[in-house]
Amino acid sequence: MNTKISDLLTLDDFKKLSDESIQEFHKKGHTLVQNVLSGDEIEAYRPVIVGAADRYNTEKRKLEDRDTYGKAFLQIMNLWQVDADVKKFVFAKRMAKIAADLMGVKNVRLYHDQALFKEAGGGPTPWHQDQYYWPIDTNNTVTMWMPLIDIDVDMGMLTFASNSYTTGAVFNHEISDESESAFDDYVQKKGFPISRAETMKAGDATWHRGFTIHNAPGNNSDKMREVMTVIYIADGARIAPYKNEWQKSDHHKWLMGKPIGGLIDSELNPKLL
Ligand SMILES: O=C(O)CCC(=O)C(=O)O
Repeated sequence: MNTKISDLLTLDDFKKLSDESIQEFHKKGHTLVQNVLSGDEIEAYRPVIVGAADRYNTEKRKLEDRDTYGKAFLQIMNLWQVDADVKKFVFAKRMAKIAADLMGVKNVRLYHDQALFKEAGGGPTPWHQDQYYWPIDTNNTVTMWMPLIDIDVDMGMLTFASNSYTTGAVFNHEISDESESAFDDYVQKKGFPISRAETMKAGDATWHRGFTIHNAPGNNSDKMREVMTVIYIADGARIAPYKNEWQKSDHHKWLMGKPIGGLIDSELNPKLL
């Protein structure tokens, strides 16, 4: 196929979600959507995102010198602000519309993006809830998690405790050994089914709610698990008072310190549709 790069770089067409995906997301708090990006589109965007992640990665310590969180992944945030091509991916209407359709809203705002690259031999990502970190007054949030290469379960597949989002924040633990052990007990006690794909193709994506409990095993392969994520918030959400120091930090980093109680509408949080 002879597709021009300029055509590939526009991800603004819409993709219709199946009713099953929407229902699964509502019931379980997560769903997997295949082929969000085509093979050609991944070919165009993978080098853009991997290149930017390499340039802006600040983690230089050896794996063995890091704590559990540090071993879990290289985390390079808001690449859209520093790379115009990554911005085309993060601002893509195709993914924003999937986020809106899953959440059942007309429009979404960007919270932030992050490249999450689990190195060869990288450790597990402990159980956690993302929204523990976010001073946001709605639970209508969704994270898109997209591998940029084909991955299997041995490379750190994202793993969900299905139906676990409904009770909101469960513990006061950041991502750590403590969160792993507390959520592990909790998930077993509640009997939440554990769900993870065996394989994902580059360009497939999982979508999970901010309060869905999730983790990932370590990367037992000899390849980097290259994953790009984007967090979307239902338009109309407001900034909530901090519940912990992380939320205070997020308020300044991702919401530009705008007034608590006010709408989330800063320049870092554009409407994407
Ligand atoms: O990529 C991982 O290992 C964890 C990802 C995650 O927790 C998230 O995207 O919310």
